[in-house]
Amino acid sequence: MDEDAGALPKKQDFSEWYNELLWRAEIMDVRYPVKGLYVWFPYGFAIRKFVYQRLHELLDRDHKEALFPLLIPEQEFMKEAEHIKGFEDEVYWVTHGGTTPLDVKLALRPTSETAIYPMFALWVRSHADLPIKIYQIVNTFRYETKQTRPMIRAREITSFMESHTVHATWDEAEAQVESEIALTREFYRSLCIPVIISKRPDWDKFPGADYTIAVDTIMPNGKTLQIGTVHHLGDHFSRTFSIQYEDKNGEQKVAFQTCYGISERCIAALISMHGDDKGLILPPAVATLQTVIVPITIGKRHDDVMAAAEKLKSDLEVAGLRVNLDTRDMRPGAKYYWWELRGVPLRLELGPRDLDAGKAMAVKRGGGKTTISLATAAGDVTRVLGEITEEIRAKAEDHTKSHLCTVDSMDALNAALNEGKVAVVHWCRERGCGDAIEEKANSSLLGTDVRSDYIEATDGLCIICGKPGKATLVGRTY
Ligand code: 5CA
Ligand code: ZN
Repeated sequence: MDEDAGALPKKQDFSEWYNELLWRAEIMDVRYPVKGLYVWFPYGFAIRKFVYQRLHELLDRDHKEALFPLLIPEQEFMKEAEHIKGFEDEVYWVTHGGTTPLDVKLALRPTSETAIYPMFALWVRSHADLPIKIYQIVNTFRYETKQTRPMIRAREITSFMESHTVHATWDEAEAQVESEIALTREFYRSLCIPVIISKRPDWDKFPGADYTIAVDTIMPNGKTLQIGTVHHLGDHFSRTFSIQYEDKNGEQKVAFQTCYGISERCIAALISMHGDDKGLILPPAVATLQTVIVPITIGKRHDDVMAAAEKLKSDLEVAGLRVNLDTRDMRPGAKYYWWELRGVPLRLELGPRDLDAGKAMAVKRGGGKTTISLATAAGDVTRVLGEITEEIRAKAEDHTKSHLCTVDSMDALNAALNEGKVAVVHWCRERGCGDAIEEKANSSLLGTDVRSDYIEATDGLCIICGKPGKATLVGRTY
């Protein structure tokens, strides 16, 4: 892309920065002629590949991957009353096969409970069949009416990871919820994305769930983004879909379930959290390229430098690192700009003088220079990449800490939100007080039971009615 396109001021207008970066760094093309549907450019899709590889790795420890159909017959979709209510305005329907009207309308899955659970009813017979823990990574469709944004609010969610589990008891399902939360934390730790976990208020839980635990992150503009949700489904769906098992005493029992979802919002968060005025910054674990070598070849040392650069590349590759040797016929400065925009965490510059000294200059994408020794390149680069990961994580954690506060009055809440912060307040859990907080502060009650490494959440008196209340996270959300 154009070298003279100029800096991308992130602080000034985050939303504009995000859109411009998706275009310049070739992540997504938003020009597809259907609103809310976006095209992954190859570079964006390569980032997705590494991020989702990590997600697969974590899930495969304890889940099995499966694949269910995209189309759901109307009668299955319409079985669970709360679920229908929650999704009816968002479902796309397939009504024709060619020119023939279908006998049974088919829903494009907005999520797959009603595709999967009729099959679970067939799969589960006895206690020996339990637990079942499956996941799939698929596209889902939601006719979103709030403003659509690439990866953040799409009408085709292209990268929807949904896990569905079945258990003998409510308690086992609860333990599974905790294990999915732990998995999510570990996933986001690899992406260096700080998260805050809380229990959504009852009116905001997943349609058909006993309770919903949400994972939020604080975006650069102070708005929160829900980047994952884990739902305890109790026996709502298993009763509706007759997911039953024979226990050890030969009695028929209704099963208990959980489901859990993560979408390409994880990549929206990755890009937003770490990027800067020069473009993307990718943590080494998920960077498409972890290091790029830029040879500085002047005059007659050209061949020496190129040979050393090739050797360096192969040493790093043998150690399992993702490396590019940029031999394009461009000025070094233009190459620097190119790779900075694309977020490569480490650049190695190798010129004649470096070669003579047995070294290469190592420039960290997030700032800072050091040198590595050509003799021990793989070890040195691995160490520097480790430092980079810690630096990226620390910066994101600082951002998160500095955007969190505790307040004890509506005025203070409004002031905090207006400064782009997310606040912990105390709330008595009465709907009326909850509505008052949301309305008066033009905000959302994100949840109670706050779990975060970045702020302490202790009980106190409700900021509306003064009765004993619980620590509750309040923010302005996407
Ligand atoms: N069946 C459950 C768990 S799989 C479910 O659908 N939960 S959900 O509705 O909360 O969606 C899971 C996650 O997908 C959300 O936490 C959110 O991070 C993400 N998500 C939801 N809607 C969209 C959308 N329109 N675009 C991108 N991501 C979305
Ligand atoms: Zn109250």
